[in-house]
Amino acid sequence: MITTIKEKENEKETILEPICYSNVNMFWGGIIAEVLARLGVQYIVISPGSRSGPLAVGCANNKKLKAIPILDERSAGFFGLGLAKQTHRPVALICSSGTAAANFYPAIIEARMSKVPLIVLTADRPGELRECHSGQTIDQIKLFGDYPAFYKELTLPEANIELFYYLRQTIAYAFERAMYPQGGPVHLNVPFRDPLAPVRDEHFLNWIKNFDANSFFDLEAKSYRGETLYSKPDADGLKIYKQLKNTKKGLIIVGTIQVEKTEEFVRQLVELSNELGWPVLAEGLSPVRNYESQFSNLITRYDVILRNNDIAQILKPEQVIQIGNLPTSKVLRAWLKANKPKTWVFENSSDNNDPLHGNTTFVRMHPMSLMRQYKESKSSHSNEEYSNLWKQVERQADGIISEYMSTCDAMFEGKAAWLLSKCLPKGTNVFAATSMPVRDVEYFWQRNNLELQMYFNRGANGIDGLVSTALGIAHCNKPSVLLIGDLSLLHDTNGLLIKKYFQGSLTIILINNNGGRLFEFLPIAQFRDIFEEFFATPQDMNFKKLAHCYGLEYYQTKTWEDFRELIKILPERGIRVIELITDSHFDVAFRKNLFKLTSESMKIE
Ligand SMILES: Cc1ncc(C[n+]2csc(CCOP(=O)(O)OP(=O)(O)O)c2C)c(N)n1
Repeated sequence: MITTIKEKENEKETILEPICYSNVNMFWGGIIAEVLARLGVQYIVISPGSRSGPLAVGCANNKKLKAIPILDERSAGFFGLGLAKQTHRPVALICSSGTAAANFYPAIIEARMSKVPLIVLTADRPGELRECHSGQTIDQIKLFGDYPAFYKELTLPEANIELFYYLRQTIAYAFERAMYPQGGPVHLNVPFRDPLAPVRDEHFLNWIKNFDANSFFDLEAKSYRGETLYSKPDADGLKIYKQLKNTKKGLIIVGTIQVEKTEEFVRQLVELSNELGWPVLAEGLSPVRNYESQFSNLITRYDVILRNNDIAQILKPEQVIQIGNLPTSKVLRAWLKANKPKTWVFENSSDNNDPLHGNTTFVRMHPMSLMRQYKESKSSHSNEEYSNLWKQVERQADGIISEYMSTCDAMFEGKAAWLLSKCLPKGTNVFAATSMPVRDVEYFWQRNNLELQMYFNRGANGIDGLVSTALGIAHCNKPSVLLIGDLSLLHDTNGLLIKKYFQGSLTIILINNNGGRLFEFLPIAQFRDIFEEFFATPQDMNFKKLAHCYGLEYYQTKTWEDFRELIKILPERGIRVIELITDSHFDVAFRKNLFKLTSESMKIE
């Protein structure tokens, strides 16, 4: 039983209640938890360990925080990442010392690269127990290199009011750095001497008696979202605006992007494209394709369109506005690289997201800030002709792909993405895993008005932690769907251990082609003697048994009718696996043929 001042003195409930006063370490952990809660942190993911005891007790004991225990720190990190993606607020992670901390690394990298706020608290031994084989001690100083936006090793807890102020301020600053100027991970290394459990220290209890918690914790629960440093156009704004308006061939490319306020984002994008008259090329991993009726010039089939060299020549743009990271399509990237249009990357962070090293200018603001300011300026050119050409080939490509998909009875992997975009319930969260699933979403996701919310880990493109991230997105949220390959699922089966605490509904659509079949499309696929064993790496797993082992619902679908039935209504709770067993030889051939025939049949009239 945790001793609190309330229990000790039998006072009525006060702010002191959630904080354990038994000893200075517990109090230290309690301050950290209370400050995080006051600043707006909702979730804390706690992995087990002794050294992290004061942090775990402090957070688990705080009623304002939702603490979730997860055994494997790698899964815990990604689950926290998913929660932070879902809530757009920092999520805290707690672990013990040693390799426990190192297991957070992949999630920290992804958080940094996809700008997701995480507050990582790793417990550590004090200085005198380091470098002397004291057990479960590694060098945790700057363990995650330059990935965290802010790193600090905290001082050891001491019964000293000035140190409590220092602690409060450091936590508040770490929270701010996890949000500003852009989302990302921060790392606090937190050393403790014994005791690590809430054992009573009468001396401390006596000393802390007069501590005024009400004034100490009187922090404002600030929202740090809003106008940023970059959000106002400066004197060059008009110059940029005029250049944008005076083109006959302008294109907006919306790549992989997750936004907090989807509807507002879509509305502003529609306004931008109407103002300029430029077509909008939208990745499947942007929200845009799921709001199609709002756009008059939406282009989704750019990958296959640009496979036709003649059409690709005609459609060369003069100027491009890039929003978000570039789409995955290699064809689109190669076309941009070859043609080097003047590119305006509207990016509300300090990131360099120009992997093509093109003719690029970064504009650190939202494009609509610019548009609104200068809207009155007249344009001397119209983009209409160019826009109409795009729309013409889009109609053709979309018609052919739809025809292929609707008549295909075979288990072609791309059809799963296509059907999801047509049949899922409105507003479903969709997480597309790395490898072929993200590509299938880009190639085949059908324009719709289902307001589906797209999620992905495209910061570092790892196949690790994808199950955990999707579970974090689905936790206490609307029913969600994960589209994933067999290797990626196997890579993170530990993520399924969260089942006991998971609240919500996740449907895992497993495309089982027995191995990493993305590699079938790379030059290495021609070297068959080495390919299967060291690249495709088939695991021959029985997923039905695996699902049962974790207590998950399991279905295998052999027809698209069954698949449709299973996805059109999603369960309110639980984790279920829908397995589609596919044949990669058929799949590769079908896909190549589809792209070839579609791109060859298009023409501009
Ligand atoms: C952590 C990590 N290890 C290795 C890779 C390299 N990799 C990229 S795709 C892939 C295969 C994924 O296979 P699967 O999930 O079955 O999807 P498929 O390609 O069959 O669609 C691998 C190993 C990676 N991206 N991340």
